Amino acid sequence: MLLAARAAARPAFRTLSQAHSVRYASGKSLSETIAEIVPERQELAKKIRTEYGQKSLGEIKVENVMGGMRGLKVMIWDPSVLDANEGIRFWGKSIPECQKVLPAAKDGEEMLPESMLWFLMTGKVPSREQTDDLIADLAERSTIPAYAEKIIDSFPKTLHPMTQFVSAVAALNHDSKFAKAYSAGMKKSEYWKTTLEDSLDLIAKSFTVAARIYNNVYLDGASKIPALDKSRDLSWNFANQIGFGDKKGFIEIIRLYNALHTDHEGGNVSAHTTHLVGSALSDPYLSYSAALAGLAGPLHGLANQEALKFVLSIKDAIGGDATHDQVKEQLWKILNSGRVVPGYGHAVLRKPDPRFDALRDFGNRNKDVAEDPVFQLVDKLFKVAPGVLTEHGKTKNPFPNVDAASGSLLYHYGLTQFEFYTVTFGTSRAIGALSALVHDRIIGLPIERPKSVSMESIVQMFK
Ligand code: CMX
Repeated sequence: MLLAARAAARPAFRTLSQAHSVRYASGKSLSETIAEIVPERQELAKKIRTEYGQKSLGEIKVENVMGGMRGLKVMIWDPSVLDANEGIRFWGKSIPECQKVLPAAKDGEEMLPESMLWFLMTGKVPSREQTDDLIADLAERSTIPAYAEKIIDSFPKTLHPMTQFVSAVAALNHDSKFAKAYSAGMKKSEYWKTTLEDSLDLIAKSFTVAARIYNNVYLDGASKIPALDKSRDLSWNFANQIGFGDKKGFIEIIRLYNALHTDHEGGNVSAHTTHLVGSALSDPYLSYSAALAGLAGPLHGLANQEALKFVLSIKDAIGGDATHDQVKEQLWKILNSGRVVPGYGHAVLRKPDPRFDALRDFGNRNKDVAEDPVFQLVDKLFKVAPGVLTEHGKTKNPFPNVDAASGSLLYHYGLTQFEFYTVTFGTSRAIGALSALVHDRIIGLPIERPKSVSMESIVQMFK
């Protein structure tokens, strides 16, 4: 193993964590690095509770309650903050800034989900060596137990891959370190440690689970899956296990895709679900399994499959070289039939999504993608749809979100099974949502329990 070779070269070398055997040649492990920031995070939480506890974050109007709680600031979420105009920032860094500083794979250029994971968990940009150590740590955790393999292999091929993913992730809680320690009487101050261990296990295993589902549903079944190469990163192994190991472009887009989709502050359905279910002290597997069920909704993660379906339907109807007017006509058809244009609009953003920009930029940087008629149609839609949606006059944000581009890139490299796209979103979102869950437990947030009102009570209050 690479790590072992590096360890031999560097004698001063520490143990990662009590619960896991991989060692970090670079010095402090992820767990030890998080432990260093725990006192300051707890101090900050204490200050906020005592000094600002009575300050108002805004007024709650009936329209917020009737309108999906849009705009209400009701949750702490430290790893990322979403600005309506600027888009997402991870611990204060924009996507282009992250792309500059977060280490890529040795054989690639795109920022790695592993380096994003380290960053989201700690707020500190990992060094090359720390990233390599985390890659090796996750590789050690990525094998799934035989009972889980059996469960996955028993699913009918016709069961939607997201339903399989939800079920498999929930079943992995059989080995939850958090649940075991909790029932053995773990102290509250220790919660974050086993939450971290479960989260790293889950993140690593989710890629292996996803690859197994893909093999069962679209290829020749699990017996043909190549063995994991534990010297490689999660995206490389995932690509290799689903038959794309020889496609460098695919491996790179999977790395970028997974790094970009990790986190989008706390209010979106999958992040909020992880936070809500986790607040009941359900273990990370149960919390994230619930989140995946939300990600499977067409207004959230499933939009990436819908967006590509829409692009391909335009291509089928009028060809890849459709004119702007023809694209407009297709857009009006979908709007006039009462449907939404998938991949457009956002509950918070009011400008094009910088995640869309990053994916579009990837396409434009890679000649074979830039010349693909499907990608060119995505680009055409980007030029035409905002005008049509503005004229339509309903959506508050006529610009593309990340889902407008992501499917076309996967499709370009030959991942043509749309129903699988949200699974790839799911391997990524685990990284952000579980980083935030670790932080929830560092600062000891209580069970989430807002107050509901009935429509009758609103009428009574204000009549
Ligand atoms: N096409 C047509 N109409 C749209 C629209 C779109 N892309 N986006 C919003 N609208 C409509 C809404 O349906 C709503 O209509 P009604 O008043 O008839 O219900 C109206 O415009 C106002 O909606 P909004 O306030 O602008 O948007 P919301 O915050 O309610 O919803 C979102 C946000 C993303 C669910 C919505 O824009 C949408 O359905 N987009 C298409 C699906 C999509 O791309 N989802 C992925 C989002 C990213 C992610 O979470 O992964």
